[in-house]
Amino acid sequence: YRFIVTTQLADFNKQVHKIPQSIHDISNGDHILGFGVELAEHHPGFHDEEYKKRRSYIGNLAKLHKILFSGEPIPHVEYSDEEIKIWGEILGKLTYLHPTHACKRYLDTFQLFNFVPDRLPCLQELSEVLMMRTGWQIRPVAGLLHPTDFLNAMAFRTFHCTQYVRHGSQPMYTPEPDICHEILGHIPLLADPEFANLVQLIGLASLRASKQEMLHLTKLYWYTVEFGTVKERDGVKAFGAGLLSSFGELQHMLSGEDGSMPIFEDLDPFKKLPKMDHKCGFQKRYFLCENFSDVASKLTAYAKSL
Ligand code: NLE
Ligand code: FE2
Repeated sequence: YRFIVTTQLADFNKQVHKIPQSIHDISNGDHILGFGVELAEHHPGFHDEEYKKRRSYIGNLAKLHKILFSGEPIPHVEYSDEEIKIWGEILGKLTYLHPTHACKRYLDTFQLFNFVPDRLPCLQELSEVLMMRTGWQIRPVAGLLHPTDFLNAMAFRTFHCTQYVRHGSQPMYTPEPDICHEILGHIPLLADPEFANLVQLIGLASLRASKQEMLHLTKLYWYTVEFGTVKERDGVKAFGAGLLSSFGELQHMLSGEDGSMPIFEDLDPFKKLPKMDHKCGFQKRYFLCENFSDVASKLTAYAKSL
């Protein structure tokens, strides 16, 4: 009898989506999607066994990490010369493109970090800077996290970051997150108080969202925090991290040099948003906003409607 009751109870608990009460209720290792160690055939690292081994080593460090309970710092990764070279190349090219392609608020917060090409920063020190500036913290993760866990964690001002470096054959663009994307795309703006609040808003709205609402929130996240653009006096600028960390996509955004000029559209959070595409190259469409307070009021209006 006891067995039947416990089994039924376990099934019941599985069906009910528990609303996380704190970051401790969100796993950083149970729901890793796509990519991971099983790289798909079109991934630049698919045929590189050494690369796959290195990723799974770094990914496992994240899986074992339980900092949030024990107060242990994020594990330190000793990056190889080759990994540092990739970071240095990306940083160098982006430092050249950002002044004309990145939004002003990003350029301001970027200054806080003093990134240099011959040293790949460690997540622990960046987490400490964020904590002091805006109360955000970083949690390491082995790969692309399920959107429910990823967005829910943002409600508790926690940003999941990968720690491995992209494959060296394509530094200008990677289809998935890597540490260069996290540091050069996300971290600077998470040190901006207004932007940091706006990211948390999406997280808060996600806590009680239905499946369908969750998909829409994931798209809102995708078209703002990852690929958002903003109107500035001298033209369109990027604030989305997927743009800011990819010198290939930044060039594509403004010049369409690869032969496919993207479309720009005003963001309306109540309209159906296009399907997200993170495996097939540059975005074909970007959403344009007036400024961060415009993004925040649009997201707030949508969140209130849930
Ligand atoms: N395409 C970006 C880059 O190359 O840095 C990463 C996007 C992750 C969603
Ligand atoms: Fe990202």
